[in-house]
Amino acid sequence: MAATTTSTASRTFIDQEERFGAHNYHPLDVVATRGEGVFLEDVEGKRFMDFLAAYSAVNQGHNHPRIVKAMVDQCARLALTSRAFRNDRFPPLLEKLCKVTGFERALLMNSGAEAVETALKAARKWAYDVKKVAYPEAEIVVCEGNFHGRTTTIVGFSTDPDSTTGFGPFTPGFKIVPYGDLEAMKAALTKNTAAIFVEPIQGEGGVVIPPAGYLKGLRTLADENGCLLILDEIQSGLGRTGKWFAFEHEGIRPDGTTIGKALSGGLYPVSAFLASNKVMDVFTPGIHGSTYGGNPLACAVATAALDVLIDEKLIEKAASLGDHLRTRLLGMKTDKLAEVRVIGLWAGVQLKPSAGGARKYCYKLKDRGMLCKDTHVDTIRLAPPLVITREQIDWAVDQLEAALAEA
Ligand code: IF1
Repeated sequence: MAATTTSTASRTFIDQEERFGAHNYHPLDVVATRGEGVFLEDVEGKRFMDFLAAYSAVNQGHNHPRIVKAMVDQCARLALTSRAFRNDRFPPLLEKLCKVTGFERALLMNSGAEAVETALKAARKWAYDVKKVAYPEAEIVVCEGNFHGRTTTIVGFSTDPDSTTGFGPFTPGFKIVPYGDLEAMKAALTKNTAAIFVEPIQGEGGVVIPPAGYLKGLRTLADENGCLLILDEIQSGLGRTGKWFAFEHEGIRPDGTTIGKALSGGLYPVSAFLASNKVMDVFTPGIHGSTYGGNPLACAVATAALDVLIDEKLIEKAASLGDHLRTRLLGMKTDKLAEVRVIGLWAGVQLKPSAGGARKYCYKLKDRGMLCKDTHVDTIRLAPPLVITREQIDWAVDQLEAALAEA
């Protein structure tokens, strides 16, 4: 592992975290204290360009002033009522969400994992109530290499040993098939299938873009079988790929989708399950919910976060700047690349095994003022805030090219 020098101000915080925190992460040793737009500043006063954007939660940039103002104003007025009472921020957000996304109904939760759990529960209930699957035989088909969150049910259908080992026994009712393989998906569907549940692009998998026609094929398979197609857009949605949703690249619509992360611009955990009436109608009073889900503070923040995406044309920007990012990445002079995958402002730069792993280049990039995250040993994942400029992308790719040129 490349040792990096960290001076005393950072060291104190790192030691404190290592001493008192659970060791469930292995972060880069940057101790951030301030954020603005595409930049993070650490406790030494050093500025970094953030090429992870909190896993796409800060698509709107760090501390977007308009979202901060909405949050502060709402905090001072009313933050939480619980769903036992109604509030005046929840209904307008529901309408805005449905109008901008084209789904008929929205159910608000907090973390992404909760939105996923909501989708899984909806699919099962729909299977029993509508498809008339015999109880408790409902099956949900998912893909190898998936990442949908950390609850015991969700990790139960992960294929990553780090996520699963030692956490069983797991929830039954899930089938796992290879990602991108329509034949395998078709073979897995039965009269008991409630839903196909996949990421339209696998984030943790290393920005894995499925073969052209895959999502369209899933739509057809779901229709033929009579099951639901539910897509997890928690990371790929809300502009990251240059469209509101990654599924739009194939001109399809799923029956439901999960969103989170950028739904709040990084200021507050807000997630949602979006669906058609026929799916959402399975929920009746008392069968699902959350103390914080749909609270006024979350709704004010999410409303402002959506307005910023729209008013600043960040989705269109992700599309055009994504083309530039692709051109620049493919033009890098280096012999260390195995594959470069780019869609919108989201890239997986996969290095050859001979390059010695992606993590050491993340350390080199950190020393050059750019923060990004390795995944699956050999892939550097790039996902800057969508407010990034063309010049900033040029600078970042120059840094990457220079870092790859070092031994
Ligand atoms: C961690 C990855 C990203 C997600 C999709 C649901 C969730 C996530 C498609 C759950 C969350 C995160 C969580 C974070 C690491 C991270 C991640 F590398 F693991 F895959 F983003 F790339 N569906 N993704 O990507 O949302 O409950 O976290 O709000 O360490 O767990 P959450």
